[in-house]
Amino acid sequence: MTTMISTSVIEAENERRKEALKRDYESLGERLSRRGIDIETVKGKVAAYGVAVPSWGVGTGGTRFARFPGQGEPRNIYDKLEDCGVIHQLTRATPTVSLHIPWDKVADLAALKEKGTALGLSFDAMNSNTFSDAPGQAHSYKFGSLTHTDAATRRQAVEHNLECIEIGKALGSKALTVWIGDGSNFPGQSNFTRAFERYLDSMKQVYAALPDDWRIFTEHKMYEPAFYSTVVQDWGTNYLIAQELGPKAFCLVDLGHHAPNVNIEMIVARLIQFRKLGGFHFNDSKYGDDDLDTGSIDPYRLFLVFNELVDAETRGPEGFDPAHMLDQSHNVTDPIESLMTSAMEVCRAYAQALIVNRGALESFQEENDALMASETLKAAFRIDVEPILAMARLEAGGAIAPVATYRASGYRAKVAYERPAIAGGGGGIV
Ligand SMILES: [Mn+2]
Repeated sequence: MTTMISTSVIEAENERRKEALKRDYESLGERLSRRGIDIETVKGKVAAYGVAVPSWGVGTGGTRFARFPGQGEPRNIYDKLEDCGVIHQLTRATPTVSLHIPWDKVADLAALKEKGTALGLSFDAMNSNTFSDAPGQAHSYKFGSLTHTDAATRRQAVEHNLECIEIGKALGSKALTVWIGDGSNFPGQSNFTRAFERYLDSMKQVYAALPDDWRIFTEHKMYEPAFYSTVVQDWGTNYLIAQELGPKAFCLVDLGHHAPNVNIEMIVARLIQFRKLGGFHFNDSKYGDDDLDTGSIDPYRLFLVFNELVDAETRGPEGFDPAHMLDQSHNVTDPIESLMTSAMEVCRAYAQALIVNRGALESFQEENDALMASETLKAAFRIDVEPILAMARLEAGGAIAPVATYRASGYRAKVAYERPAIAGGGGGIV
């Protein structure tokens, strides 16, 4: 296995923190056992958990106004995989990478797969892109892709998705995520019904090409780039799509793709109930689709989403296997540090949800004891579960303190030297 960070750096950093961690873990274990919770069981579940890193996340993002690249930006998918390798090596929580086509397109897919394997990474859902024009493509997506009024443009968008499936098959991926930016900026510009008919027709062609063991995730987003209407704008439309397409079609919930204050955890519960929850794009937001780091603004909401997931896990509904991915844009931080922190935030929300006293919660719900029901959730959320996460990382060969260890390794300075900045370079997301 190729290790991006020297194991001796990790060991030295862990050594300094090991004794304190042991004491913290024992103390937390004792507190949890008083509540009837076995810390080892929680740690085991956290250790088995993984969230996918988006390949585009390791580059600096940008806004509509500017992009300020950092040092040692990845130049291609191989560099991106190495950065993802660092994240997984230190956190042990991100064993998969979600690729984006055409940004990550390469000629030699076998070599790419091999690179992933060497880094201990496999490939999560493939992501198609018909929200921007690739250089030299015959038909522009300026006025839409899968829903375009022109049949040849729709066909081109369908074929792009079919190509993503083919690439994914070669890499061992088992899912395709489709998000389109199609919509309109003016009332009257687009016929809502005709556009959605065209969408379903195009997506049925993509669905027909899915291998039997694949799933297709459709991602809704309220607005942007279209600002008056968006074809796949909310979870209701998304649910209709999944129903229309068939049993391999599921809805993907990006936490940022809702109006402010929308009860996302309730949407999650609905989709679970009707077996159409495909997965998540985790991020956080204050105002809209801000793509801020997961758990940085509202960790309680993240916890409430995981509370629904653990509730479902406990009941074990048939075929319940949502895909977990991060999808965020890093503008003012080192993307590797942000992604490590975000992966840990997701693990934290999961661990907190695992220690909710579900029996007590159910009783309080039955008795209509609103205050105690709420306090039961709060009691789990208030517990600092960091010793569980850190112990899981340590036992898996990761870092007790991933960010500090990453900084001590000098990785960023090393790649800054190896990867000279490209003047006015693209990359990242804008
Ligand atoms: Mn997303």
